[in-house]
Formats: sequence, C-alpha cells, structure tokens
Amino acid sequence: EEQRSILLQSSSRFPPPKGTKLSYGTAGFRADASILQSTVFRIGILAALRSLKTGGAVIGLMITASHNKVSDNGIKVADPSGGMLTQDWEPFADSIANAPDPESLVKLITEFAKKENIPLDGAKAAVLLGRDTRPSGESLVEAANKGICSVVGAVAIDMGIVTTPELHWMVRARNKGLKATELHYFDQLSTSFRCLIDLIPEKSGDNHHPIGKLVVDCSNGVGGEKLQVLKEKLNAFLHLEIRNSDVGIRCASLDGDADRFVYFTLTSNGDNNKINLVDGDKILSLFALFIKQQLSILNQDVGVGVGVVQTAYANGASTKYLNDLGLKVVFTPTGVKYLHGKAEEYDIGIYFEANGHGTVLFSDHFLSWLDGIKNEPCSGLEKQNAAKRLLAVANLMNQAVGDALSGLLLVEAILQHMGWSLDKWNQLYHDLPSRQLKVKVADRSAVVTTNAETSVEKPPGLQEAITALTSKYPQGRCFVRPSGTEDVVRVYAEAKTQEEADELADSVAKIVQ
Ligand code: NG1
Repeated sequence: EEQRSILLQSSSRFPPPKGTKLSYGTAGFRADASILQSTVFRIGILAALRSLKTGGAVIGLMITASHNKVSDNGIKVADPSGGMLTQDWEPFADSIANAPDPESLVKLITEFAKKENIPLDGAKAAVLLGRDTRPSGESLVEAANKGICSVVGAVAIDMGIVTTPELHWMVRARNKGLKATELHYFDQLSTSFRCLIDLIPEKSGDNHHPIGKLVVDCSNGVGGEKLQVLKEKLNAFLHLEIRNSDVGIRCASLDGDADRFVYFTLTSNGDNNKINLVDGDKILSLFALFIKQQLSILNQDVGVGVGVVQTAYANGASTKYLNDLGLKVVFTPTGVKYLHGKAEEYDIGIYFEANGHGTVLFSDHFLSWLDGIKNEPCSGLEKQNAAKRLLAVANLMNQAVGDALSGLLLVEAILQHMGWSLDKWNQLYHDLPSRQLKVKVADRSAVVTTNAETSVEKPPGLQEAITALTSKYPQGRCFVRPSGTEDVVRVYAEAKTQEEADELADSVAKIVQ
C-alpha cells in the first residue's frame, strides 16, 4: 500500500506527452528531449524493478540519443551482464511508457510485479545512471532518479557524463565484483593496449611502415573528453590528435555516445575531397585476421570455435573475405542485442555492424585455456606470446557492449603489429558498390521481415517484386526493413557498379512507397 501511494504520487508529477506513442526500438526509446521526462521517469521504475527481479544486481540506465540531433534524447537499459535489457521486458517498457495516467501506470506495474514474482517489500535494488553531453541530459537524469527512488529500497548511483560502453562496462564489472570505476576502465584499456604493443615482434623486412598520426573526430560528443584521458596515458605509444571534425592522414570518427566508430582517409583531386570510408565490416575483418593469426601460432586455427556475426547491411565483399579466411559467418537482425547474443555462443565471438558498432567476446572457458598456455613455459615463447596477445585483446575489448574507445585502440595496436598503413588495411578487399535509402511510409510496421531481415514476409507480394528487380543485376542483392530508431523503411541495395546499385535501390524504394 505504501509503495502504491508513493508511485501514484510521484508519477502524477510526470504526466506523459499527449498524442505520441513511444516504442522501445533498436536502441531503447528515442524522441525529442522535451517529451521524454515521463518516459525516463517510468523507465527508472522499470530499471529498479529489473534490479529487484535479478536479486539486487546493479542495472544500468543511460540517457543518450547517440548520433541523433542534439535536441533529441533517449534512454537505454543495461542488464546485469552489461548487455542490453532482456527482450522479454520490452513489451512492459512499451506499455508503461504509454500508460495514460498514474492509476493505469501503477496497475500495470503491480500486475507485472505479480506475474514476474518481483518482491515489492523494500528489498535492495541499485541502478547506475549515466548520460552523454546533451544539455537535456541533466534534467532527464533527475527524472530517472525520481523514478528509481519511487521504488522502495532502490537507490540510484549517478555516474555523471560517461560513454554508453563505459556505463555497460561498469554495470558488468560491479556485478562480477570487479573494480568498476572510470579510473579502472581507463587503466584496463591502456594497460592491455600497451601489452599488445610490447608484444609486437622485432620488425623485419621493408614491409613495415611507421604508421604515423591518428586524427579522431569525436562528433562533439562524449567521446572527446574521454579519449583525452586515454591520450595522456598513451602518449608514448600512440600519436593521437583529437578534434571535433577535421581532416588528416589517418582519421577515425566516433558517434555521439562513443559506442560506434569508423576510420576514413581523404584523397583530394583538385577541389574535390573524396572520403574513403573504412567501415565496421573492415574493422571486423582486421580483427578476425589478427585473431586467426594468433590462433595459427597456437596451432588452434580449427579447434577453437570462432564465430563472426554480421547483419544484412554487411558488404557482400566482407562476407566473402571472411568466408575465404575459413571463418564461420552468421547473420542476425539489425541491433546490437541480436548480434551480441549470437556472439556469446562462441569461444571467440566477433561481431560488427557495418556502421561501426561491435566488439570481440571471449568465453570464460577459452580464457582459462589461454591462461594455462601463458603460464606454461613448455608451450614455448611464441605460443606464450600469442596467448598473451589474445588475453590482452580480451581485456582491451569491452565485454559488455561495442565500445569506440577500446575498438579504436585495438585497430591501432594491430596496425602497428602488422606495420600497415590505413591504405594497406583498406586493400584487404574491395567493397561492392551499395546504396542505402530511407522511405517515409504511412505505417512502417506494415513491413514484416524474416531470415535476419533479408526477406519480406508482409505485405504479400513485396518480396517477389524485390526478387524480380534484384535478379536483373549481376551480383545484385537488396532488402528492405522497418527502422527501429526512425519512422522510415530502409532500403539497401548492392550491385557490381554504383549506377546499378543506385538504380536497384531506387526501383525498390518506389514499390515500397
Ligand atoms: P535502425 O534505425 O533500426 O536501422 C540504426 C542502425 C543500427 C543501429 C541502431 C542503433 C543502420 C542501418 N541501422 O537502427 O545498425 O546502430 O540504429 O543506433 O545503420
């Protein structure tokens, strides 16, 4: 009863916006920040309930809209493992976000708590709060805090301005009883990076190029101030320049909450600058190649279960390259929650979305095997070093979620290890020309897909039409899917030439409209 009246009272201070229906999409809720107070308050309650349900484990709640415009904001929940909120709670998130008044909200919460056996008796619960640099973040954190504290026994711990991956990392570390502050995060990243650099074999031959300076564009987001900390720790090992946007020799670019990154170079011919994008598929390929090499040194290139996870947006040329390396490539729908879950099934699971979100996961079993080799002098120095390198990769790469800062350091370490320029890396394979379009439709949920979003189930007839158009183009590939973060249907097409990819995407966009 006490709990009920607290919830009624506090939620009456956060009325929901009229006339908008929110849904928990590919990356939580996103909308104009001005209408999110009530959603954030309510998801604060959800996070506290999730903590109670998981026996008091720490839950994460991140206020960010990533790469969206600065006036937007959003909210994502991290489960005790540091991964995304379990999908079977998403319908509850939707229903409480859209409850019209305090009575119906409290009714939904009470029923859900009963169904899930969540103790509402003052048991302890904890939620870690984080936000990016958006100005709206501060007041939204306050709303989340109110939501959390309206669950009796729950406390909110405000971590301030952090990257999304940092918050996920902290949630995971706390629940594992590991050191979990931001200082520990930076320590772990810089130590394992230095370890990889120390383990680079003596340079031989003319293949090695000094790899020069890296310029990082931080999108005026949270990544800039965090990368500055790493730069200071790594000055002697990595020549790094941090800018909001600029051009340079070898450039990397982070998104607003630093959970994604890509590389690029600029070539200028006359007045025109051309951007050569080195995307998530190529980052994935570089990581896969390095890991494969270390496994060969360990004579384990077939015995270890390595899984590479991509989505339908992966360029066909990357999938071919990975298959040719002898790796197993599997596909999931778009959205980190799907890729991460799949990657967890392997000894080493490497996943990346083409847009630069991904990481490398290691199973506990495999890590102890590596530890054994590292500590066994009879293995021989080469094998011990290969094991050390893979252990350093496991420490460097965020095990909770894709992380631009750790990913960037692994790219840099591998380029130094190989003695490769960015161009050399970019030559691993050549992308097939592709085109992505967005189509505004009346109701994007009318499009229902299957087979990791590669084919359309509904409306009837649409897939047949897409197949017929695609078959006209050599090496043609095309699919459509409703976006989970924007009110559009996305069209992706690939073909042998840019003109053909454009034509195919255009013609399919017309029949989707
Ligand atoms: P949607 O809007 O569902 O396509 C986009 C990206 C995802 C992912 C999420 C989260 C594409 C095609 N889609 O999802 O990969 O990054 O945003 O931010 O890039």
